[in-house]
Amino acid sequence: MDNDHPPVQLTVQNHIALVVIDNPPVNALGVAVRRGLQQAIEQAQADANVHAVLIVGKGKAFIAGADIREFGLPPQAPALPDVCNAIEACTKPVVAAIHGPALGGGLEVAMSAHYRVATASAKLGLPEVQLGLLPGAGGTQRAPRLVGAQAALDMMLSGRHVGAQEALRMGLIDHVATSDDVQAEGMAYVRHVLSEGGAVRRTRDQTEALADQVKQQVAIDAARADVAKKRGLFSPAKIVDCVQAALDGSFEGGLHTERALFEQCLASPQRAGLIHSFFAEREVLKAPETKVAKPRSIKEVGVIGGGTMGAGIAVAMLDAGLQVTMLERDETALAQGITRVEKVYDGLIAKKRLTAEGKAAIMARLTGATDYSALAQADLVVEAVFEDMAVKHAVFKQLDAVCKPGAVLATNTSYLDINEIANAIFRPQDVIGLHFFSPANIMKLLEIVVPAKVSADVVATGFELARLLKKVPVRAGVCDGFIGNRILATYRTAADHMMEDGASPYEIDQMARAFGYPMGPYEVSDLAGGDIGWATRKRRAATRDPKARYVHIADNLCERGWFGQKTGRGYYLYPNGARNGTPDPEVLAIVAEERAKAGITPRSFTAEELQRRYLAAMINEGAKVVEEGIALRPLDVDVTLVHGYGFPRWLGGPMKYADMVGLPQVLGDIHTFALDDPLFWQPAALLVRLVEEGRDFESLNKA
Ligand code: 3H9
Repeated sequence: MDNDHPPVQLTVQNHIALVVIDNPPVNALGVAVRRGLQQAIEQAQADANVHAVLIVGKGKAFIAGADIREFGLPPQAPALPDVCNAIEACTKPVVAAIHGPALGGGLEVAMSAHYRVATASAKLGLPEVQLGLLPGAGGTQRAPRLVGAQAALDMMLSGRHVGAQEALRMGLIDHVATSDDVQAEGMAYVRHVLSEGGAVRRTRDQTEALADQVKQQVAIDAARADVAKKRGLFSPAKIVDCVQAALDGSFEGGLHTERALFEQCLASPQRAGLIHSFFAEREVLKAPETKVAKPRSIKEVGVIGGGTMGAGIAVAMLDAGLQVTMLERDETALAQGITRVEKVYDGLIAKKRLTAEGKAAIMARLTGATDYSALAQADLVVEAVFEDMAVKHAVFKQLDAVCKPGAVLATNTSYLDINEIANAIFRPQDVIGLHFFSPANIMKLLEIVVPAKVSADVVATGFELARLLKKVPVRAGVCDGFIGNRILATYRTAADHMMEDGASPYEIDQMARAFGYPMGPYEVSDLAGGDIGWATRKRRAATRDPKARYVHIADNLCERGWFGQKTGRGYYLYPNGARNGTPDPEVLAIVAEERAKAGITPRSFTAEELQRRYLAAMINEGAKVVEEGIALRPLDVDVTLVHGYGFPRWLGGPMKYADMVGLPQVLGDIHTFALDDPLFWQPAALLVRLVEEGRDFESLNKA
């Protein structure tokens, strides 16, 4: 921090000490800011000329919270709780004037002030739970004293941002400013406080919001029951414990409990995983092409195909406010595609999340067509037609003929060679892969697949589209399955091997759920439809290594028409359209039959061994994907698996998880498994090299 721009600046104007936090980009509370704030309060306290203090943030935020990059490093004084206590202890009135984000430690600073004013842009929240933490600078004690247990728990367990008006209604702030000039508004409010007598009103002494003890206890019990139902995260139960302490004991006692539980959260692997995810989700946005090229403008888009995927993509585009033309081969198919789109909005109306007028306004932006000429003005076209190279070639030939120069031509293929698609037309520089995940209007991941000849501004346009669609984009290279499906194919194969060797599909699913996945691989297969994987296997049959082990169980089920939920049975039974399947003894009999055919004597697996094999397969393939440059860095693999495949976000992704377990252990497992099947368990050269050099995947993220 240079001395010309100290991160905290103090000036005295008309007896008011103006404390400005100036630590771009978001005024995070790094050690220099904490020091500066503490000194500013000390100076204001000591200066007889100062009658009151105003704290504001410079730039786009009040304060976005503790500096997340400092977590896990040795702590440096002053600690934030001490800074907050010093602000609150000031004997002159302290006002916080808030604009933009006041999050986590930022809101804790504001709650330590004696009064709070916010402009319309303010976003107040305690999002620590999303980082595996709890508010650790007095927030768990001050928030309930300001807004009561229920509202405080809601904020801390959801991490949601509250706007100025809602914050006023809750009692979190005292006044909503009428203009955006936060400093002037803050000054005016300080003068108002002084004119009213300048009382010092400390949050720690507030009793009103917690006065009805019975009501508070009901809220705490309800939150505890709710938290118990949701598996996985560590910090929510600790947040509830802190609020209980706020109700039961003294403020000091509550702070003590908060500190002890905060330390536990800080030491948990979930904190490391979630903070990795936080930064990784921001790093993926910075693909090389976005640094050198500006995106092309996108207002009108075309979607070819009105099937499940095409309709989902159309909804995602409509939700982003774009003008959409859906193209189908004939009127019947088009009507079905439009109906699929309408069904999504009708579902929202049924849930009272949309009105009929709202739907009509959205549908007015959707046009149907059966003639390619309707796409002549589209800025971007995404095709989601049948996965067949000849069909794709035909579509792109048409697009080449009708689309305006500069239109981005995208394919939603999940595995076909996009270079081959691009090279067959006259403008390969405009062709890109935009791989959506089903349901495309819900799933956050968007793989942006970059073929050899695409121009940088088209890639940048892909990232811009992701921003408009509120998706998480990951840059991927061209290969069979790109990043996500390629890795999925490998760990799914590992699961199939374990199934044939003796584990039941139900044990494997149970292992995946215990690890933190919302569903196991066989439940996913039943949900997606077994026929999809079957088609892929048939396509690959000709090129499959004849020496590679092949498990026939899935094919056997598909040959019987057992595709999963949609056919009433797959790996599980779904009687009468049930959504949750029950284990099927007949499937187990088929598995036993296939084992016998393959000459395998079944053996048992512990849950730990199932997990180690499943994860090792995923990590090893992830390392190959990085090594080949299909993913830019390990963190791109992590974001893909978290946002497209259900890998628990709190473990950071498979590569982060591997770092936490230790790469030597992962490689050791792979060597052990390779004793039985050396062809499948070939260790990635990158993994071997990292272990030899004593490095981890994170070292490649930083490079
Ligand atoms: C906490 O406060 C604990 C305390 O209770 C207890 C302590 C004892 N630190 O998201 P953006 C960076 S936990 C460091 O792209 P936006 C971010 O990485 C904290 N860096 O912008 C990015 O860097 P880069 C509780 C941070 O406008 C740049 O700022 N607080 C932090 O879309 C711009 O960020 C939170 O969890 C940080 N705290 O959104 C809030 N925050 O340019 C986390 C951001 O190098 N932050 N950066 O990629 C956010 O939710 C969003 O960043 C925010 C701005 C809404 C503020």
